[in-house]
Amino acid sequence: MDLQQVRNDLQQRLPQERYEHVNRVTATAMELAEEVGVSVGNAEIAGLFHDYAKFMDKDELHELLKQDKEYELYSQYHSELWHAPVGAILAKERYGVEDQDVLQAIRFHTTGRAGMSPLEKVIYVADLIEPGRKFPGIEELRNRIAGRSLDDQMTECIQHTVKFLVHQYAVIFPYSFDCYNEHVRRRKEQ
Ligand code: DGI
Ligand code: FE
Ligand code: FE
Repeated sequence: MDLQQVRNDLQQRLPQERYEHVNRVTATAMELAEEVGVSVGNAEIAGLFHDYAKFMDKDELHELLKQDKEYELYSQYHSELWHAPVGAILAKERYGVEDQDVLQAIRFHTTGRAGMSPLEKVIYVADLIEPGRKFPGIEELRNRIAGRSLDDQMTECIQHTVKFLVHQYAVIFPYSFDCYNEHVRRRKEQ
């Protein structure tokens, strides 16, 4: 796959700020992948595609989502979540990405899930903590995860997201809870 072509396509599709976020997520994911022994090449591809569908309009996302095996589930939740499965659909369709782990990393980058692979966790964590992210508590989160195992980093990140969503009274996708429960349970068993 011609990654330069993917980058050009992303630059056309996304506003500049979002394109820069994608580049920072990709660089962060590649560094983390190297540290934890995950394929750096897969981290690059998943990082580049993770927000590929982020700026499609809701109707277009909905139309593409109909191809998804979990359409019934996703369609009951906020449209903000749809860019993740649709990104995986388009990476496969338009760029021939076939690696299931890469596709799952794109697919679950917003919600997480129980049973995430190391690559999925790398993308999830990188998306949340890339150096351009600004939200209350980001510095504390970065400090808490520094030097920790990938599972501990993922635990902190999913806890942060669930806490944030609860605070907003957001309706939370069940996989996010599954992910949170699995990680908290693992920690208690340690
Ligand atoms: O695409 P990004 O902005 O880089 O980040 P993202 O894909 O992780 O999250 C996109 C948005 O989705 C973010 O504002 C938080 C929101 N979100 C994540 N999980 C849930 C959610 N919103 C709802 N309503 N429910 C969720 O479970
Ligand atoms: Fe996203
Ligand atoms: Fe993102």
